[in-house]
Amino acid sequence: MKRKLAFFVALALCFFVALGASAKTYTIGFAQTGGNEGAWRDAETASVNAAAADMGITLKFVDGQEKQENQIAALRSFIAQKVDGILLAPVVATGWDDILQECKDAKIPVVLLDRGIETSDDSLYVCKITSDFVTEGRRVATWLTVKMGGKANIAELQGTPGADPAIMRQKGFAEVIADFPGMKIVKSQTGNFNAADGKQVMEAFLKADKTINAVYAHNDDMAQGAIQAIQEAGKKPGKDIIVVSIDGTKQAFTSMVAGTQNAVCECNPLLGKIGFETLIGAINGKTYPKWVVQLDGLYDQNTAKSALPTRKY
Ligand code: GYE
Repeated sequence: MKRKLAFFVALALCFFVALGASAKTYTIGFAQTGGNEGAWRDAETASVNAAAADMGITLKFVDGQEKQENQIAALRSFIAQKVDGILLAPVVATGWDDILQECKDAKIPVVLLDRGIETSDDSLYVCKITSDFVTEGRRVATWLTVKMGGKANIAELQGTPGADPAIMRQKGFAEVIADFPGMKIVKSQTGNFNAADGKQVMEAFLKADKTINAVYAHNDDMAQGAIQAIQEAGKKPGKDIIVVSIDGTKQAFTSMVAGTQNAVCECNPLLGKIGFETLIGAINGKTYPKWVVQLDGLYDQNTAKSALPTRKY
């Protein structure tokens, strides 16, 4: 009889302990790059908000307005509020060591979301959860080289200066076309990852160089701006000037179906759930590889129509 009683007491204890662990409400700070980057960034923020609601997380959200100093101030505020963990989408790749040391000293784990950083001390963050931007650049360059038969005068619309994806997408693309002398980047400038700047820069490119017959935009929003600029210049995007970009937002698929864009390499923004799961794991002592890489697919006009209905962002 006694053994049976002991068994049921132990079982009840396990139940209440389990209930306690799962019932903990985590308070997590998220310092988003923010600003007016566009569709991809909005999709990521929506994903983080939805995951916080689903997982019962108290989310402290700060829109960094695309300024590193705002994100640093946000992290300092999260430390003061004694949050359990921090998600950071670092607007630029450098200048994070001091604030991340403050987070480490406060024993608050930090997970980098969608962008990496340059640091000599990778113990300052749990891991980065990002796509492989160099590979994205290489894949788009390979597709374009085949499409153009190895000969094109390319206008490149770069992402935000100093941002990890901008640096790496430029690197990957350049590595591939280096092997094809006919593939020339004749114009390259930042469009700051947004449609308005992308359009303005593309207008100037088209006025300056009539030989441009391809556009490589580091994200879809700038590609949308370039498409408008090409049309307003009286040319046909997708035909007179081949348009390729990275992100895989719905607008890119709609443009490929319409024939105004030719190809896109996706870059998954739906990182809310994996971001929180990783952070909560780290809070509870789990370790992770320094890079939790997200896999991407490449789509073109042959595959866009069938893919569009199921696109999630
Ligand atoms: O490609 C772009 C956004 O950091 C991977 O930032 C992200 C990039 C994305 O502005 O649309």
